[in-house]
Amino acid sequence: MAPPSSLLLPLFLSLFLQSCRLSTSALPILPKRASLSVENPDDLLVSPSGAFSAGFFPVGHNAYGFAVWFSHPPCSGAACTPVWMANRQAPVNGRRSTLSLLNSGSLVLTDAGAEVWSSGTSSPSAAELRLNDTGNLFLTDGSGGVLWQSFDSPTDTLLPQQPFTGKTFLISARSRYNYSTEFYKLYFDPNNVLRLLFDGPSISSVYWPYPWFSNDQLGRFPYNSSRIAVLDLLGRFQSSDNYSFSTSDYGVTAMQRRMTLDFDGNLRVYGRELGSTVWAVTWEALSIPCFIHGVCGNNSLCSYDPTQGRSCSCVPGYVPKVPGDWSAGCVPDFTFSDGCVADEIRFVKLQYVDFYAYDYNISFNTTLAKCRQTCLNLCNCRGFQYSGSGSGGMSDCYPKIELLNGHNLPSFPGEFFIKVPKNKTFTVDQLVKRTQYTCPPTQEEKVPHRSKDGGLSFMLWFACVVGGIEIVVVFLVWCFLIRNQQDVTSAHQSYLNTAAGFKWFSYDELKKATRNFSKEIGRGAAGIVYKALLPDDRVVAVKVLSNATTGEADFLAEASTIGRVNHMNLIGMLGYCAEGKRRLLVYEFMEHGSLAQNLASPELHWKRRYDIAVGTAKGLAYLHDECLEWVLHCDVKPQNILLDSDYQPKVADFGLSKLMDRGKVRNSDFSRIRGTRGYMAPEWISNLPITSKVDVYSYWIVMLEMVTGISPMTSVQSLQSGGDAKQIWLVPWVRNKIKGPRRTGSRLKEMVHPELRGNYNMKQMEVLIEVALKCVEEDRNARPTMSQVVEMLLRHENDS
Ligand SMILES: *[C@@H]1O[C@H](CO)[C@@H](O)[C@H](O)[C@H]1NC(C)=O
Ligand SMILES: *[C@@H]1O[C@H](CO)[C@@H](O)[C@H](O)[C@H]1NC(C)=O
Ligand SMILES: *[C@@H]1O[C@H](CO)[C@@H](O)[C@H](O)[C@H]1NC(C)=O
Ligand SMILES: *[C@@H]1O[C@H](CO)[C@@H](O)[C@H](O)[C@H]1NC(C)=O
Ligand SMILES: *[C@@H]1O[C@H](CO)[C@@H](O)[C@H](O)[C@H]1NC(C)=O
Ligand SMILES: *[C@@H]1O[C@H](CO)[C@@H](O)[C@H](O)[C@H]1NC(C)=O
Ligand SMILES: *[C@@H]1O[C@H](CO)[C@@H](O)[C@H](O)[C@H]1NC(C)=O
Ligand SMILES: CC(=O)N[C@H]1CO[C@H](CO)[C@@H](O)[C@@H]1O
Repeated sequence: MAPPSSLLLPLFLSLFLQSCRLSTSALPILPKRASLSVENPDDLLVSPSGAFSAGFFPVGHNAYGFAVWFSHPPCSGAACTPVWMANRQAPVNGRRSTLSLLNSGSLVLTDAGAEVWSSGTSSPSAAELRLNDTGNLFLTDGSGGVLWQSFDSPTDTLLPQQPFTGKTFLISARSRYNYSTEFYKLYFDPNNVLRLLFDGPSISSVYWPYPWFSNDQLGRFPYNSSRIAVLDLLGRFQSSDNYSFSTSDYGVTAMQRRMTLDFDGNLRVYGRELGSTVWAVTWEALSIPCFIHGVCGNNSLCSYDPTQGRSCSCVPGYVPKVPGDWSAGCVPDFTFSDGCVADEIRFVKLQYVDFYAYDYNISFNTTLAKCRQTCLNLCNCRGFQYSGSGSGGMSDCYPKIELLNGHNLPSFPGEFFIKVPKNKTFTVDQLVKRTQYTCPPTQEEKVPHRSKDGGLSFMLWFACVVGGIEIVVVFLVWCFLIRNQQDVTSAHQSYLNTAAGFKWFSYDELKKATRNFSKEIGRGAAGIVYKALLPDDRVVAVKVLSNATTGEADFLAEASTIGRVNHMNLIGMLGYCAEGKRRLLVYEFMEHGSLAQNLASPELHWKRRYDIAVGTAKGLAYLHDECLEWVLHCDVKPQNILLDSDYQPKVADFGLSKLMDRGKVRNSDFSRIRGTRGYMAPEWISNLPITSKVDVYSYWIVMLEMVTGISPMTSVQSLQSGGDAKQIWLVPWVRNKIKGPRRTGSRLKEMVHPELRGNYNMKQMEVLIEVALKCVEEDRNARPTMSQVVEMLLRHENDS
């Protein structure tokens, strides 16, 4: 047994160290096995010059975040300006919370012993935590290597010299003093362009750069995929998409600066002279704050006045849904019998008012009377925008079925007509407020003088005059922008489909549209699909989910995930119905049905098959990488790849897939096995984590099936010539075929789908088979990602 003194020694030592720390207060380095406690306000890590400190930062009553803040000039508590926080979403208690550097090399934040946040690092040898004078908190391995750094995971602030990359984003805080994350996000979009996104609870949309401009017009350069931006020490910001600006204090070096995505959705650079405690705005992204989305809710209007700031008000005829909470929007203070009885309705004109998105049945170059009639006939039309070049009494007409992101700005020259009951009366006040701008201001007045972005503002003004060109970008449609950068008008066209948004249907409506569910066009595990004709003459597919046990909230969550995904190779969802126990989804209708139905069709000649391979890969790559949320399909099979009138593929049925947080993929909570036998990756059966590589596997099984005509559900035995009864499955069969010294044409020939009758492109076939074999590797890490697959296939798209 050890003598008592040796047991006590460590205790004394730690008490001694504790008291040392109390007296020296701030540490330059946090070594292994040391920790900072929330209970001691002097437990801080300080950068060499004292410019930054890291420690527990109060975020509410008895709530703390582990943060880095500016500490020169000295500040205390909430008066400091934090620049990074480990646990924005989960503040820790004011007692027994610590940040410790474990012996394993992992930095962990605990609340009464429970882990709240961790750096996820490990370093068996040395490790220490340091804070740089740049504001970077980093863990080194003692020999110069960086194990983890706060610069890699910014919160809402970017510091000078901190690289902003394709892997990082800024997310705004909830409010001035609530650091939990909100709806605004700065990121590099899939097109390599830096953007601001409003990612609200039910709708997302890009609001900066103004989505009605193309990259060309904005001078954004989308072809540099390095995706990096940095604010330098002099105050110049430069991004790899060629966007750049200088702050108004550019050139002064004795300045503290930070770029923050504020809780109001604007991106600003702040500066303060050394020694000053007051931050000044030295640049901001949007000079018209009402162009930030999600400011006022539904059916309300944002107005801006430089002296009073931003304010919201309901459109005439509507009242606040939750008084005091503008984000909840407004609801009608009236009811229509059905919204399209002409003698019940009148339209009230609102000047300088515009709403964003949810356009339906847009028509260009039309008369006011026709536009009015369109909105009158459309029962759920809530009003219409009538604006444009207006030559000879003709303008553009934008009927709206939802009134979102409304603004009332003197700079907007269009008119809005709102649909209200004929007998509804308004106080003069309600109407005058919207029309108080007597004449359109001059250009100078329109461009707020604070704007550093002269070119942009001019273009904005130009666009307003030339047509109030107002583009509908609903539900992440900006991803679509990739397609039509140069041409605003054609971009307009491609939005028409999605412009109607994501609609709620009643069960009776769908029952009628499907003629009492009479024409079945497909059937799957999730339910039966029927063909339907909507009252507006659109042909759609209605999927009736069988044993829909999900509650309404879950269902809506799932449906809105699907509704928000938008890509030309993914089936578009038009709406849903949730009534009682009934759950229905409304999709676009695909003329040629599924790939499964067409596998043996002579219509699927080689070029179409290759196009299907490319298109399907693009759709899946989009699901995996390009959407903000990471969506796995998990059930890729020929039945779930649908073909439109041009035989272009669209992936369907990603309703089964679960929305996954990029960070949480490893410990995913897939409890049930999803997928279809034959197409399922081996990790489903073994206990390995499920990643996007499961879709890569299934995708290639489908492709192999498409080019060989052999189903993975059956063995190839029947195809073996001779009486050889050996059973062999698709993948080993293909592997055997191409094994050997030479992959000769004749070997390939044996594998090609008989329906192709030898008409195929040898080079492309080789590529397909080659990539396929990589993709069906047992080891998921050996499989390429879906975007790599797209690249490989595109390289050979034009081979002949
Ligand atoms: C911050 O806002 C979130 C979301 O509204 C809320 O859950 C949390 O309690 C707030 N935190 C504080 C400290 O008020
Ligand atoms: C810390 O700062 C020094 C000089 O200021 C710099 O050389 C080093 O790269 C920085 N380290 C990290 C991880 O930021
Ligand atoms: C982007 O900037 C670089 C250098 O600043 C310039 O050479 C290039 O032409 C620019 N590209 C575009 C498309 O403007
Ligand atoms: C891409 O951007 C980086 C960083 O701004 C720059 O260094 C590089 O030259 C750019 N490449 C091209 C091809 O423009
Ligand atoms: C907008 O308001 C209507 C009521 O007028 C409501 O039914 C609808 O769900 C709201 N939409 C959004 C996106 O908030
Ligand atoms: C709009 O229509 C009028 C008459 O139909 C026609 O003269 C005019 O050229 C059209 N304008 C545009 C921009 O299409
Ligand atoms: C307006 O008309 C509707 C139906 O036509 C009726 O229900 C409502 O009571 C009327 N309101 C007023 C203020 O007359
Ligand atoms: C007036 C008008 O343009 N009506 C069209 C509305 O949209 C549907 C389909 O989306 C068309 O069929 C109508 O002709």
